[in-house]
Amino acid sequence: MGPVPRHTVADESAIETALVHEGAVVVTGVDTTRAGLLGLAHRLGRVRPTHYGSDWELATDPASPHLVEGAAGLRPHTDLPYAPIPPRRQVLLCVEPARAGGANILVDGWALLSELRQTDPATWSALVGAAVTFVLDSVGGPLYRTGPPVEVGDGAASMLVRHAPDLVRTDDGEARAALDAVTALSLEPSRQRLVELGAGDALVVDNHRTLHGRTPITDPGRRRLLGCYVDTSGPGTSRSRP
Ligand SMILES: O=C(O)CCC(=O)C(=O)O
Ligand SMILES: [Fe+2]
Repeated sequence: MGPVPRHTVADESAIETALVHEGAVVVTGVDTTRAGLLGLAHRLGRVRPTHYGSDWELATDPASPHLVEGAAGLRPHTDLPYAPIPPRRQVLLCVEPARAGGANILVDGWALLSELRQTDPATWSALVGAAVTFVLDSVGGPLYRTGPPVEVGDGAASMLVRHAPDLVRTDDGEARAALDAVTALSLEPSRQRLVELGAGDALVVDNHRTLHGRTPITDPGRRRLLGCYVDTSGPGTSRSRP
């Protein structure tokens, strides 16, 4: 598992290839503005508006009670697991990095789950058979979805991974144990790729495949990211496994 590929914003085909084959890419040389973010997003697909708007700003505030806005580390997760279909891609553009800490962590969920399917079929069955609820209740009304956290589509060539340890609710002990097993695997250093974003670097992940998180922000400085979600269509960006 090498480093996450880096390509300049003009290198569209290399960006696409990296996303399809590796599930993540760092795009360099992006304008650190909303226009820069949305310009890149439009090359990647259709922007998906959410309750956050078409795009958002994340300025670290260690005093914030919200996990994402605060300075704590974030365990690897996928975004919007409470949506009927989570957006396929997520873009995080670094406007200013933290002075210390706050690296992004990536885990290949497809690799992790394919391995689990082989080595621990009982846990795999619990994941594809469970009905767990992902919920976000901090936006004025709960957003939630109940269903299996891992969905396998037509044949083995298709998987949609939802994993969000901080947003999941279940009373089912087997499902809970299976989710905890995935969390534990996602925390194994050998599965994690660390990405240090500088100003003008945009991390793009396949949000149906790749889990993202971050290391604790020990000195936030003026850490600021811009982000948005993107949907794709077409065979080049479908759920095919490498
Ligand atoms: O702060 C970060 O680097 C990532 C935060 C995050 O998980 C997100 O914005 O979805
Ligand atoms: Fe996230």
